[in-house]
Amino acid sequence: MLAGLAAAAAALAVGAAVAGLVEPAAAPLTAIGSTLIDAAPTPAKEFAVRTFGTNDKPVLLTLVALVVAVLAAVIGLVAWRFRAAALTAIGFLGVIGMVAALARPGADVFWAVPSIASAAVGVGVLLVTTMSATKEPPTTPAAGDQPVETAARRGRRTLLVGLGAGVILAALGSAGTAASNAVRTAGSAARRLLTLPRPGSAAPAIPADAQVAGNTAFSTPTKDFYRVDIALVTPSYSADSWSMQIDGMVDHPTTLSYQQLLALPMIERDITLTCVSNEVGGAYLSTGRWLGVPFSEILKLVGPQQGVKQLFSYSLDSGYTCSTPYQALAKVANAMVAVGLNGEPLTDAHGFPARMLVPGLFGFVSGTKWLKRLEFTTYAQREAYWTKRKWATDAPILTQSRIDVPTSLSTLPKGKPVLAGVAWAQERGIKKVELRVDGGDWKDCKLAADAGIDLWRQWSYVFDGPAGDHTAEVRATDETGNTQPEHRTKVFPSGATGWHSIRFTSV
Ligand SMILES: Nc1nc2c(c(=O)[nH]1)N[C@H]1C(S)=C(S)[C@@H](COP(=O)(O)O)O[C@H]1N2
Ligand SMILES: [Mo]
Repeated sequence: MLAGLAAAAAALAVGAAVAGLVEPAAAPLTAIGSTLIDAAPTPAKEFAVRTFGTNDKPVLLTLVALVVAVLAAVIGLVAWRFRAAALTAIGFLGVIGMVAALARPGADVFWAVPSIASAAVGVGVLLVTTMSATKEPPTTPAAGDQPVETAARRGRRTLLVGLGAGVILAALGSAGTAASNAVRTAGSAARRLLTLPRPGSAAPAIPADAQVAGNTAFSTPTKDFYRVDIALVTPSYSADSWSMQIDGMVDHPTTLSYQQLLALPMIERDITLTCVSNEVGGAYLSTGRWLGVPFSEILKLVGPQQGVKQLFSYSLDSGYTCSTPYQALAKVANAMVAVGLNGEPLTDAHGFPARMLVPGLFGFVSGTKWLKRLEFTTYAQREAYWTKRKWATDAPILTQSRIDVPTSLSTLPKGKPVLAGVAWAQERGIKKVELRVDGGDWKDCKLAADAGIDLWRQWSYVFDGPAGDHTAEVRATDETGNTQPEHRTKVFPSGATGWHSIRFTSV
């Protein structure tokens, strides 16, 4: 078993290190993990996101690694008897990694290299550890029989040498991966040192009283900005070699380099981004100050033709594609191809060099990161990644609200019994937020200043009930008069509905 585990550890570590040189997404574990993400049925994905949140990716990789470890231990046991079979099995695992890597969208033949290296290292380590395994089993050892003892000792020695080699290779591989990760991180930090142009139209100031003291920060720092995507390895691209193709049903198809994109008129806007996978009370929404080229300029540039129904966007990363309803795109003033977040170039995690944003639409139909191509088309011609998986086609952000203060199951401070939170209905605006305690009457909350239609709105409520344990529920009404329904739905296929509630204690 140890022989199998050492072989697997060495194989995977070396494979990952080689992938660091070739293409991180081609590492055998990563390639298999990405294949599983794409193949997973929607309920499984929902479960993973709901249960593990942003840790869903490490959890997936750990599970795959555990399965490989169990297989490796079995292979190690088998090797003692059927060496050729065990070696073949390792080779077969290598082939699985190779096929997974080669089948990734955008893969080329070099993506096979990490898995080949893995298989070679795995076979090598298992060969050495089990060198004397099937040689002449000591059938009738006479006491003090010299040759048999020597064979046994030799067996033990090759096992130890093999295990040692496995451990050393695993350590070297891990160090190599760590080193190439460090180089990549430093490289992307250096790339992001570029200076972005000033916007022709600056963001309107956020009123100071849009923030309720002690509540969630109105503007989310970049490091805290939620992140949701299907990329197992954070993509990192260079702006120098980047370009974006814009084509399909347009009069003037074009390709923009990064510098050409930056030369177009720019706006800076505060926008609250929301994920369709946000559960009632969830944290998949954040507010940032985005710098980018408004879509109105892009439409002017290429001239979409009659009959365009969807903007189909392609990511550089894997086969991710996104479907944005053209109607929504054309009418939302601050829809943009963004290059900056909070005064800096986008980070790799949030889509460097460029990404889409359409206020009012959930991220999966509007927020394509690592943009590669914009194609104006119809629904009959193209079907996007999530559409194929039966998520909604038209997916406006639902009117929602959340209680952030106090956190559930905590105690309200004595002199300052204030509940607070956020409400959002991007592109419609929040008209009213109400709260009720212990199922009583709905009471109006105090709304903080309105910072604009693309943004969430903060609210507060002074609790004046008796000491003890209580339940608070919140609901918002948007400017179209639509009040959040009580009925709880799942996030699939078009976002969760229902009221957020917390339990708290007052003294
Ligand atoms: N290339 C790519 N872009 C993507 C995704 C993705 O998986 N791949 N996920 C989308 C989803 S579901 C959301 S909610 C937003 C989240 O953007 P953020 O990670 O910058 O917060 O990105 C969108 N853009
Ligand atoms: Mo999302």
